[in-house]
Amino acid sequence: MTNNESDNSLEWASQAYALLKEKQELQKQELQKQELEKKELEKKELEKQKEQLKEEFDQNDISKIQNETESNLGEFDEDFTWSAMVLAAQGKKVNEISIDEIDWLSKLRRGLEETRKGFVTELLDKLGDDPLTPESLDDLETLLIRADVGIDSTDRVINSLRKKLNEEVVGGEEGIKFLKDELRAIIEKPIKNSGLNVLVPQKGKLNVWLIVGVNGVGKTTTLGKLAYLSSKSNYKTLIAAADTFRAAAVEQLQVWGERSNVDVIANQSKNADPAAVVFDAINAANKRNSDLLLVDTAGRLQTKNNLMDELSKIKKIIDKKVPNAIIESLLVLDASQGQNGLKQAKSFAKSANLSGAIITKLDGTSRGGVSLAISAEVNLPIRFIGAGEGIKDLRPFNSFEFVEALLADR
Ligand SMILES: Nc1nc2c(ncn2[C@@H]2O[C@H](COP(=O)(O)OP(=O)(O)O)[C@@H](O)[C@H]2O)c(=O)[nH]1
Ligand SMILES: [Mg+2]
Repeated sequence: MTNNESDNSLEWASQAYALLKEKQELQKQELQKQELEKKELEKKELEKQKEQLKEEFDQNDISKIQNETESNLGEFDEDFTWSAMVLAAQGKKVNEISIDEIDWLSKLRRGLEETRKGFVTELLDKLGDDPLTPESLDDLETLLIRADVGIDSTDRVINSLRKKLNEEVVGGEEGIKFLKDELRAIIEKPIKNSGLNVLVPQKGKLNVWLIVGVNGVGKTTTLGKLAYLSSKSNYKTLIAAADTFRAAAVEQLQVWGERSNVDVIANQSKNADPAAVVFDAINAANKRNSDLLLVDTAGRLQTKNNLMDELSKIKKIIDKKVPNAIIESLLVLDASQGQNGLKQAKSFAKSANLSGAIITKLDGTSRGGVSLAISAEVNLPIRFIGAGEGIKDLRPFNSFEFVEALLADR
């Protein structure tokens, strides 16, 4: 290579280098641009999802919550008379009855209609006015099982009816009365065992009610209704949004909080530690001298250990911070899930140290009978029942009313 040639190629090389460098720079810029655009798109997508979630939530939940709070006296119809009679049968005086009570009983009776259809109506048809026979007991057995009452409770009822039948003639109406007493005894047993007829916050202490259960059974809704019930009954109430798993859970709770005039303690950051939320909520509850702290929890499947771990972590925090707090772990069960709900109850009862159950969605399911199986087979006192999506559609459990509604004739 001559000097000249070498100079030329050096120049060529440096030109090439400069060109390549420029190209690389451009490529880099292009990549950066693409990266930016991608990020921008992702951001937009996220915003869109957030909007959608909010919309979904707004449409579903807010409209459901908003059809309350003033009750009106309805017609003097069958619902009214039946409800009034159920109240009278419990010793209520005429001047003690409220529209809310009548409303609720009508709702409960209507709600249990589907359960009744596959059960009582058929039973009454089969029994007629004639005395009970061993065959009608067989029919009753099938019907009770079909109504998700559970094998144990069904056996118990049938055996005592059979015994009675061996001793005397039992007329149709008397048979129904006997059946009601038996069913009531089954539901009452765990309530009596607990030594507490109705669950109310104890005054002078902090009561913490953990609302637990699998996804979608109605925990958050139930908690909202409980907040309403409790604040209306003049308990100083606070809500802890410890379901930090579901995106819209906090907003959903805040809507309920507003409706019931109860503050919600929450941590907006994604995947916040539920126990930390409870920690903050207890501090707030102590500062405000609250009577009741309602804790919403996440509902990932009970088979996953971390849910149980989370619950015990929450309990530890409560024990440590307020050793004399009264903790209730209330399992929420969706009646429409029938035997599946019973399974959930059994598995939660094993590991979550439950103190009671709340049955939801008794409106419009044919499986309300599962409440009996929960009492008989899981030995859990039923504390509240829900029959609708409105803020007033939850009441303390009353076994008399429940069995009357379950077996309301016609
Ligand atoms: N019909 C009816 N729907 C209910 C009742 N309780 C809750 N729901 C509905 O069940 C769905 C799930 O409720 P949610 O409280 O979000 O369940 P969570 O996942 O356990 O917190 C919502 O659409 C509620 O409106 C009830 O008593 N009756
Ligand atoms: Mg929830």
